[in-house]
Amino acid sequence: MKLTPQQIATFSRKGYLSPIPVMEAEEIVRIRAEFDRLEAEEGREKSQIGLLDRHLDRSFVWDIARDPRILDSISSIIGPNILLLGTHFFCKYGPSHRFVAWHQDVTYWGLEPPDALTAWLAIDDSDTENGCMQVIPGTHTTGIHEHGKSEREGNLLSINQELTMTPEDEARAVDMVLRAGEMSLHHGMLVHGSLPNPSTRRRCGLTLRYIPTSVRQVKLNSHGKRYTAILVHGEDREQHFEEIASPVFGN
Ligand SMILES: O=C(O)CCC(=O)C(=O)O
Repeated sequence: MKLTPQQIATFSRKGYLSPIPVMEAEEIVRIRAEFDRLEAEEGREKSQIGLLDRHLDRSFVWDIARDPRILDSISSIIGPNILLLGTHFFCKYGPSHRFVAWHQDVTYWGLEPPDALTAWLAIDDSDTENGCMQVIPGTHTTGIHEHGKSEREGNLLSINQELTMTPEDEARAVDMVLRAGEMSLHHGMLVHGSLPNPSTRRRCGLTLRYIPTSVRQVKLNSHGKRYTAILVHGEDREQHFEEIASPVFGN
């Protein structure tokens, strides 16, 4: 759905919006069953943060990535010409000490300007008991900060990055409580992370990374790579990215 002017104003002030209803109950039940199959094939260890860009080989992920309800919200913020930069499941099994350290998404993505928007779609209910994502409102306006390495064991982030936040900042953190089928949106510079999942319930979310076609990649990303992208809305007049074809799935 298109966002209202009020929602857009809230997003630009706080750097996030949540919760936004997207899927009907039966749709997310079907999507969860697809994820369960993928998880069973890949195993739990890999499913934590090792399921990257599966829109390229799983039609259910590709269908979510170009779902008009999601893209309408995205286009309300970044405009009509939208590239999908990647998709990534974040799955925390409980009880476990694994967590996601405070970070800003775009720090190691090499984008200029660093305008990226993430939709975090809840595959499972995500709440304070199973380690939902947390954000620190307004931090998207304070620039990109130097990240260090986390000294705490259990950080799920790929290069163990961590932004040290003051206790005052941490006290301002907001929980992104979502029911399965709802999403939150966060700005690429917003500081966010998540605590361990002490419960026995899985907490799985699918992140969808979108950028306007006007953005360039001026440095390699943290994996030493240039991104490829897929046009999912509007047109790409700038052609800053190597665009790859939309995946095609048989029935
Ligand atoms: O799912 C989480 O706990 C963190 C997600 C995250 O870090 C991200 O969307 O970049």
